[in-house]
Amino acid sequence: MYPKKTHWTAEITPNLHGTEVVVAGWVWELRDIGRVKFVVVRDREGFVQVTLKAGKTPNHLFKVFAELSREDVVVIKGIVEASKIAKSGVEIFPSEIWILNKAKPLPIDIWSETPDLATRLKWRSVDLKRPRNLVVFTVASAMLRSIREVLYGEGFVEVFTPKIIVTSTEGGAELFPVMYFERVAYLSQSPQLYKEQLTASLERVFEIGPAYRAEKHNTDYHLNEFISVDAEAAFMDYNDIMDILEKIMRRLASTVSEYAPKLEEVGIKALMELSNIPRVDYDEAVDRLRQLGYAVNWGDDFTVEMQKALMKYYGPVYFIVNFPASLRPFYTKRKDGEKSESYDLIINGIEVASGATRIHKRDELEEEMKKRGLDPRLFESHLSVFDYGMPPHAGFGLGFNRLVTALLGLDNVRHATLYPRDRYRVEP
Ligand code: AMO
Repeated sequence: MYPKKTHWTAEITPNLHGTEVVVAGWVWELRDIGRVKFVVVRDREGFVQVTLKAGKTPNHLFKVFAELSREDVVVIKGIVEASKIAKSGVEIFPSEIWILNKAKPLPIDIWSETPDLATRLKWRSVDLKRPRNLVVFTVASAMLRSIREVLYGEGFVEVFTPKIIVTSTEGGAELFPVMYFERVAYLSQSPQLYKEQLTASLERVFEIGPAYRAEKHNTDYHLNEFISVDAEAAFMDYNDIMDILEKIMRRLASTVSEYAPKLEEVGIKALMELSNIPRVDYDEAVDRLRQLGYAVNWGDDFTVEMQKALMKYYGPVYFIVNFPASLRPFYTKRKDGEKSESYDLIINGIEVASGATRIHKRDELEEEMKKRGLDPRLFESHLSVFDYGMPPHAGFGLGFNRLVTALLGLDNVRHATLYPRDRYRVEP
C-alpha cells in the first residue's frame, strides 16, 4: 500500500530541507542524463522535481524510472533537499515510488503546443491538465468564494430555485423544451421570477447555478448553458444593487491579485485593480457613440463593438444605466416614462451583468406584460404573489463564465467553462 499525500507540490519549499514527504500526482516530464535521472511531478498546485542519483537512490527505483511515462499517476515518498540547481530551489530524493496507474500517450499535447480550441474541447478532460487551465479554474473557484463572502456579508442567504419551469422569464423563444412526464416543460433561462418572489419572505437572496438559453448565437461570449450568479434584495433599488456589485468587483480584483505570481507563470494578464466604476447614462453613451461616428438611434441596444469603443471614455469597466424601458424585460421598473431603472455592467466591451429595480405592483406588471405581447394569464402563479405583500426590490444577474473570461483577459468564454455547451457542442 502506498502512503497518503502529505504535501501539495507547491508546498515543497527549501525550508522543508531534510523532511520526509509524500507527494502524489502525474508524471509531467522525465529526463535521463545517465547517473542522474529526473521526474517532474505535477499536481493541481504546481510541480516538484524528484531526483534519482546513482549511489544515493535505492537501486530498484531505477527500474521503476525505466517504466515511467508521462501522465502516469504516481505517489513518491522521499526526503526534501534545498538545491541550487533545481528550478524551484528544491528537489526530492525518493525512497519509494508507486505507480498507481499507467497512461497511454495523450491524444493532445499539453506540454508545449496549444492545439486549436475545438481539438482541445474534444479532449477536454486531458486539456484541463494543462497548467494554464489549472490556474484558470483554481482562480475561478476563488472568485466564486469571494462573491459568496461579499453577499453573505451583505445579509443575503443562498437559495436554489427550480431549473425545470413552465413559463419563460426573459421572454422570447430561447427556451429548451424538456419532456416532463405527460407535459412539456422548459429548462430555466434565469431564476428571475423565483428570486423576486423570495424577496417577499427571505428578503435578500442569491443563487449560483446553471441557466439555459436556446440562443443560436455562436460567438466567443455565448454559451447555451452558463453559470449565473443571481441576487435579489427587498427594499433596495438599482443604485443599491450597483453598490453591491461594485463591492463584489473590487473584492474580485483583490482575490485575483492574490494569484498574481501563478497567473504570470501561465501568461495571463488579469484585471487586478479597480477604482470606482463609472455609471454612464444611456443617453450620454448614445451621444458619445454618435461623436465617434456610430449611427445609433435612441432605443437601440449597443453592440459589442460600440461597448468596446466606449472604453475610450470610461475605461475597461463601466455601467450603462437607465436604458429605454423598451429594451428591458417586463419586470423592469420604469423611470420618467420611457427610461427604466436598469443597468448593464460592461467589462472589456462584453456585458457581464445586468439588473434593475423591479416593478412590485401587480397592475403595473400586467401592463408591461401586455405592452410586450405577453399574456398575464400565463403568469398567474407568479402574479398572485404580488397580491400578498410584495416589497419593492432590485437585483442583478451576473454571468459567471463571462466574468472569469473578462477578469482574466481570456479571448473566449469557452476557456472559462469546464465543459462548454454551445451551438454545436453537447459533448463531452
Ligand atoms: P440577462 O439575460 O442579461 O439578464 O443575463 C444576465 C447575465 O448572464 C450572462 N449571460 C450569458 N452568458 C453566457 N452565454 C449566454 N448565452 C448568456 N446570456 C446571458 C451575461 C448577462 O449579463 N434576469 C436577468 C438578470 C436580472 O435582471 O437580475 C437576466 O437574465 O453575463
